[in-house]
Amino acid sequence: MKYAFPEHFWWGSASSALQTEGQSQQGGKSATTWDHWYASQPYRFHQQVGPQDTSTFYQNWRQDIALLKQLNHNSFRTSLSWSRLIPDGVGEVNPEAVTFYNNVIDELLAQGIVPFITLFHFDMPMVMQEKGGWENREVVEAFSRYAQICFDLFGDRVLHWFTFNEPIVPVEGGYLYDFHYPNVVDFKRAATVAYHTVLAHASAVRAYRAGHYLGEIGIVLNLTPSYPRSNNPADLTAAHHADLLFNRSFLDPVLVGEYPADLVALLKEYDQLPACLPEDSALIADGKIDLLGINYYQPRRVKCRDSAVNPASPFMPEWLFDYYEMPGRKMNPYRGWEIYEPGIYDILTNLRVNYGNPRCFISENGMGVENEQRFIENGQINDQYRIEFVSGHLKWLHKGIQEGCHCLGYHMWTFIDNWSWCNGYKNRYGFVQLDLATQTRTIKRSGEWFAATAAQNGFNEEQ
Ligand code: BGP
Repeated sequence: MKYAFPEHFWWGSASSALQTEGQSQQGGKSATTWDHWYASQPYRFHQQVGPQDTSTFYQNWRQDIALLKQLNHNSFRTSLSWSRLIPDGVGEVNPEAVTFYNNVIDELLAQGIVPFITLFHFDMPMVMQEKGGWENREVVEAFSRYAQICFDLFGDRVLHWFTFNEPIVPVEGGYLYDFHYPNVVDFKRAATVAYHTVLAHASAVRAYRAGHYLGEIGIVLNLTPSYPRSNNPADLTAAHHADLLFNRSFLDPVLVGEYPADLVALLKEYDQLPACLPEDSALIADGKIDLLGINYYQPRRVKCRDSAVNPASPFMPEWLFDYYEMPGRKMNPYRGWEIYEPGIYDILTNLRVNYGNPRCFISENGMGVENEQRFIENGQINDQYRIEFVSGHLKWLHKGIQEGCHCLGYHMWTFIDNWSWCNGYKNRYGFVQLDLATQTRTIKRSGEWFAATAAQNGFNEEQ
């Protein structure tokens, strides 16, 4: 069976500034929350590898772009670093950063690779965090100014912009579940952070529209379909609540221009609503996007709780549902994430049926595996499991497109093994193996498979 994709389909991969650049406090760059957290609690990071030890893109960008070309990428997403570009967050632009990003963008274009640029990928400048980060409404203005500066500097060549990557993750990690700085556990503060992120997104979209730049603007969301254990109404309600909190809290504002009424009612019921100003609804309505990036790694399976919550514990999403371990589920044991290929189709179908079939693409999908050296054959990692992972997802993506979903591309996480936040280099995701000691790059078998797939704009079952 041949899986052919539409003409001009985007084949590529995604990465982020902080996870690849290195030089995390050089080149005029200021510290992010990650540098700060690592300095105070290095033991929170796998093998104590911190954000300064990433895959050296700051030095090796030209060589890495040549590898992208070899992998037949026609597009590539990375992010700009706010703390590199505007080291004090609100003031002067760092000329060295402008040169670096101009070089990267120009080289991508010279190699025929369309740059997709994200403005914020989990890397809050520490100077802004000291002012309260996303909890402080003033940071919204500062972000919007940063966005405008990026549009002015690079908007003549960058035609695909994304305000945020997975904006719910800093909310969950930093304010609910203790896996990002500032390690707060407080739902109301989390809701405020999420709300201000939506306002920051909308302000940047407004600035983009007002500037009449050449391209389009969107956002990248990690959509995790909520599957109920059963059709029991209690399980269905649990799944609905999880969907409202983790998907629709960002999806509805950016596609519909407003929050779901159910979500507002739910937060009101538990007294967790953030402070709002009367002008906010018009701003949020202006934040509607042109293009949605979808990151999909795993589904969320839920059931209703069967025990009462401790009323003295902090209010958490899990007051409203419980996690369900479906018997027989296929797991990626290294990351602890379920692999469920039809999820990609369900996401696309939901967008087509319930959201007017927006222009979208898969902006991240991938599989992190530990100790891949054991798969080396003749000097190359033979990662057949990754080829199966990608082809398995592409088949369901293909079905979605056949049924009319407006999905324009598929980007893998990631191009080269990179630094994974608290997991350091534990799980490797790349099409390209990175030798940490020598920084040597070697294309894995999956990289060759992907290059062939991109070249043919599809693949055969037996390939
Ligand atoms: C996404 C992020 C990426 C990347 C990826 C893999 O959530 O956008 O930055 O890291 O997940 O996850 P992890 O690195 O946590 O294994």
